[in-house]
This record gives sequence, structure tokens and C-alpha cells, in this order.
Amino acid sequence: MSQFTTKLITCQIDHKKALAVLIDPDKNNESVSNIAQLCEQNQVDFILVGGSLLSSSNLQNTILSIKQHYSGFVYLFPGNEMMIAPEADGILFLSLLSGRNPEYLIGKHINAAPLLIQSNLDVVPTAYILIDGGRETSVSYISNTKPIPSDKPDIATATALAGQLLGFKCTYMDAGSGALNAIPAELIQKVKKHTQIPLVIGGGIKNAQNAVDAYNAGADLLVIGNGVEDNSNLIVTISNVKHKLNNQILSQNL
Ligand code: 1GP
Repeated sequence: MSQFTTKLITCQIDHKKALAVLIDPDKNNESVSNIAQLCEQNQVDFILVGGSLLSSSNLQNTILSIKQHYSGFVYLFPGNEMMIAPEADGILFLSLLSGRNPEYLIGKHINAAPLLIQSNLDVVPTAYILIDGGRETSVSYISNTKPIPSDKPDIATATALAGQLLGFKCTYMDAGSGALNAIPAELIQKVKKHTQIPLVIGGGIKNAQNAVDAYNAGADLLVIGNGVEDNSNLIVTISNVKHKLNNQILSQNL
């Protein structure tokens, strides 16, 4: 089984929480080493690399400089089929289920498939679901799709269930990079209650309280990006939340 899904399924079984830091190769170039070191020191579970748009040729170099400092898994979080790099450990093969744009549901995947099958990348079929985070995000604009309204947990749940029934290995619900509002806890709770595959939550997580809310609502893996670009110490803050919750769970199980 994939390293990514194995880790998340193990977390689910043990009721443990995981953390990923998203690095946009276009934005973070100078601070990549610093962020990777912080991820190593704080036992961040994954680094994701990517974004909606890649305007530089920094992808490979970014992954290589992360790997100089970070011994965990590095996964691609691609905006399109150009963002494939064999230097990574794997790739979230995202199908944008909240949208109705066939290119982002299956089109770009067909372009990428011949390259992926020849690579050693761990390919993780991922049900990608955008939730309205209070402003239009790059991914919504670029994909020409609308996110699910954040006060419609039934639609989000039905979408996530469809992903599970179609065989996706995890659900990634995303308010989008730099969202004003993180995904409401009630919506996460409902999706978690009705689906069994691992649940990844990202977008607009800016402080410890956002992380506590999302983890307690049922997120198995949290993704932080923009907040880290503004203040790399957020890695320490959210890692501490994760470790504290995991230690509580451990002591409850003893
Ligand atoms: C975006 O979920 C990620 O796709 C991270 O979002 O940049 O808002 O933390 P932020």
C-alpha cells in the first residue's frame, strides 16, 4: 500500500493526528531550507510541494533542497500535469469532485498517466473537494469551478461519499490557499461521520485554535501553507497541538 495512505490509515486506527506543510515553489524559494529544517525538528509527517500555478522552473530544485534538510516524505500537490517531478516520493492524484470541469475531473489525469506509470512516484488517488473559504481562491479561478458553500454539509458529505464509493484513497477538503475562513468544524464532523477513508483538511488554518477545531472535528491530516509563509513559527505551534492531542490519546488508551 502507498506510504501516504498507510500512514493515514495507521493514524485513523490509532486515533492519531498528522500534519503536512505545503510549500509553493514559486513563493518560498529563499525560505525552503528554513521551513524544511523546522519540519524535520518538529516531526512534520509530510511536506507537500505545489500550487495552482507554476510560473518558475523551481519545482525540482525545491524538492532537492527540501530533501537536504527533511527526512520525511515529500509529495507533489499538483495544479496540473506539468507538475510532475521524479525527485518527490509521491503525488496526490487529485480529482476535483466539487467541480464540474471535466479537465480537472479526468482530463489532466489522462495527460499525466503515461508519465506517472513510468515513474517511481507513489500515486495517491485523492477526492479533492473545495469548500468556500470566504473569498475566491486561485484553484477555484484556475479550475473554473465553484466551491461547495461552507454551510452545506450535506452536499460536502454526499460528494465525499461519492469519492469513497468511486475508490479514492483519501478525501482532501480544502478551503483553498489563503482562505479567509477555515472549513467549519460542523462540516468536517459530518463528512468524518459518514465516510471511512482518511480525511485531509486544509485552507485558512492560521493558528492553534483552527488546528484544535479541525483535528477535534475529525481531520486525520491538516495541511498548512500560507500561514507558514507569513510566519514559519506556525509549524512549531501546530506541531505542538498535534503532539499534545496525540499524547492525550495515548494516555487515554493506556
Ligand atoms: C491549500 O490546503 C492548502 O491548498 C493550504 O492552505 O495556504 O491557506 O494554509 P493555506
